[in-house]
Amino acid sequence: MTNEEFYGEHYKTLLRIKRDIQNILEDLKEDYPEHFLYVLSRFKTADSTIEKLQRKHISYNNLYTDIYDIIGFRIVCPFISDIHFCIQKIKQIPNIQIVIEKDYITHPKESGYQSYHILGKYKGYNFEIQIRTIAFDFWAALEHKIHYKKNIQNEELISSELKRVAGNIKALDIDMQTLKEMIDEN
Ligand code: 0O2
Repeated sequence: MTNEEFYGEHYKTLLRIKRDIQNILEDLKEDYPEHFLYVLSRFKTADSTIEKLQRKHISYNNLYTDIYDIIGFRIVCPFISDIHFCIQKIKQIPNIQIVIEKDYITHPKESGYQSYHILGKYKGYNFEIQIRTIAFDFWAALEHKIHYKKNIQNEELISSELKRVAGNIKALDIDMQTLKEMIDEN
C-alpha cells in the first residue's frame, strides 16, 4: 500500500508538519552548531506503521493518537552534555506540547540502546524526536541494520555482545566528555 493510500487525507498535512518541524530543528542547529551535529527526519512508511499497529495491538482508529513516530526526527550531538542542552531548546519551541519523555540514557533498553526520546504534539499531530550522541548513533544505526527486530540464530550470544559493545560506547562517550572538559578548562 502506498503512503498516500494509507494516510489518506492526513498525508499532505503530515508532510507539511514534518517539514515545519525539520525547519525549526535546522534553525536550532544553525544557532547552536556546537551542540547540534546534525538533524535527520524520516516519514514512517505505510508498511512499517501497519506492522507497528499489529505488533502493539492498536486499532487503525487510534493511529493518530497512539502512534507517535509517523513523523520522526533525530538530533545527533557531539557530547553527552549537549543532549540536555538540546532537550531544553526543544522544550522552548512555541506551539509544541511534550507528551512523554523516555530517558533511555539514564535507563538504557535491554538491548543496550541509549537515546533520549521526546514524544509530542505539534498542530494536533504526534511526532517523535530522538536525541543521542554520535557514538550511540553509530551503535544504533548498526544494531538496527543487523539485529533490531530480527529473528536470528545465536540470539543470546549476539544480544549480549551488542550490549557489551554498548558498554564500550558509553565508556567512550564519558572519555570524550572528560577530554572536552579538560580542553575547555585550558
Ligand atoms: P523504526 O524502524 O526505527 O521506525 P517498540 O515498542 O520498541 O516498538 P515504542 O514503544 O514506540 O517502540 O518505543 P521505543 O522503544 O521508545 O522505540 C521507538 C524507536 O526507538 C524505535 O522505533 C527505534 O527507532 C528506536 N529504538 C528503540 N529500541 C531500539 C533498539 O534496541 N535498537 C535500535 N537500533 N533502535 C531502537 P520503531 O518504530 O520500533 O522502529
